[in-house]
Amino acid sequence: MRAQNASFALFPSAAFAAFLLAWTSLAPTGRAAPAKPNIVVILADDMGYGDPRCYNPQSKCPTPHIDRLAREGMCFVDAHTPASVCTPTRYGILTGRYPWRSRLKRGVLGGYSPALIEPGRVTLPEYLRRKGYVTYGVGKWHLGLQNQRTDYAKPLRPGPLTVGFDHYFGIPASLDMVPYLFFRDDRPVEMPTDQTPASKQRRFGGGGFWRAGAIAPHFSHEQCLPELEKEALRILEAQKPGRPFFLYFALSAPHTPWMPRPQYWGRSGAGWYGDFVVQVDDVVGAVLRVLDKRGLAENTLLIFTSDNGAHWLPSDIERFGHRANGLLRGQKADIWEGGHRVPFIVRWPGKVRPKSVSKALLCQTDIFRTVADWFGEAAPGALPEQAAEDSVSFLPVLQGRMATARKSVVHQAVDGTLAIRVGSWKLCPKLGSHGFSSPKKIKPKPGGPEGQLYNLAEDLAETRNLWNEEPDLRAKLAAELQRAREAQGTAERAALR
Ligand SMILES: [Ca+2]
Repeated sequence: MRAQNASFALFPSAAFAAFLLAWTSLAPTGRAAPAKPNIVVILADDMGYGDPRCYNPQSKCPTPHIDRLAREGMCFVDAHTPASVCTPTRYGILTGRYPWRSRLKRGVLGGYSPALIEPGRVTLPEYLRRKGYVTYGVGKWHLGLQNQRTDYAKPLRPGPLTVGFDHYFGIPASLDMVPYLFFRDDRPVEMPTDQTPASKQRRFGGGGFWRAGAIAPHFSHEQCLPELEKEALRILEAQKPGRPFFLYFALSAPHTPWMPRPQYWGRSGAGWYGDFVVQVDDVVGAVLRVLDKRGLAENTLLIFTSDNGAHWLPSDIERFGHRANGLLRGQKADIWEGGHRVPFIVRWPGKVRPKSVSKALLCQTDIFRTVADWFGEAAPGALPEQAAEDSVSFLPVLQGRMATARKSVVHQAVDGTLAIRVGSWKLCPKLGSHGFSSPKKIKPKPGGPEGQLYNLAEDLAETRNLWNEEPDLRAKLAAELQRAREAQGTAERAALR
């Protein structure tokens, strides 16, 4: 097992040992069974493309631990969330399917919404469980619980435990959405029997707050991230070599309410938000420390990413001189790049070259089939028909065998507006951000562009709309988007690549 962790490319001397080990552990089919790396996905909530220093050297938030990951792994600069907000992105990551194919066509769920993931669908944790993994979820769920309006007095099923998680500890939705409570597996830790007024504590810019409503008597918004951190570290501390595990660690931050612990106050140059980013970075550091201490780092595929862009207004940029979404246009919820292009770093010692940067086009739905690819099951037909329909393996990219695995990807704004990216071109059939940025919607003028067409290779900030200049390209991309919308199942998916 240990020898197989060594990279052929990076450590040629280990290759022969790995070969011998593979030879002696031939499966009955004649193929060596692939090693089962532990898999850890850290999903920040609303962290932008320009927050980590490794993505934006001018960032006002020191992020030494995320930067360490970039040094030790592969940094993707063209990776996208399947949607520009929380719920649909989480659906996409766990199912490998575009969220707009689900019943949720716009917006997000609340803390009392019914479960979104369809019964019987094979999710990433379910797939891994069948592979012999112990599957843990920690953090923000935000994918609905039960079949009707959630009744917290009853078991939270359907919920995490019915879609592949052996264990779950977390909060039902966003940290600004009622009810405020922790649940473990399928039960609240404490029922939300108290009421909290709405809070405007430490809110400015960003528009964050928490809503009035039900709260568990001992629930503290400020302690939420530390509690989630404690749980994730406890899980990692308890792991023993030999049984692979999957940890989906969905942080509640730096989403609002921006409530960094006092030791982080003033640590950034970007106010409460920036200080919260620093705390998130410290959580990443704590995970890395435990992986190191327990000797798990070598055999762990670790992904750090965010579920959408930062909620960061032009006035915030002006006030702090910090660009949470880098040079991208727009922010969380938008169809523009600031909404869905996010940090995405993969560390996998011996498998992924350190200090590497990839320009591969990637969607977070791709994690599922990349993992399946490692197990030799990425080809159409190898997975159940209702699994990972919109997932394309980027394993060849991780292994340095391919520059990009995807030719196209579909983006989604909070109002359900879709856009398509093909190569360097991006087309949105409508004008405006369709998210939080102004202008949200624009009525086309006679003779003016009806939608948006950008060449991101030359214009990453989406400043020059080429809708009228490139009618043929526009039509081609519009047809491609239509085809993606109509495509269902494996055959169509294969055609879309
Ligand atoms: Ca989010």
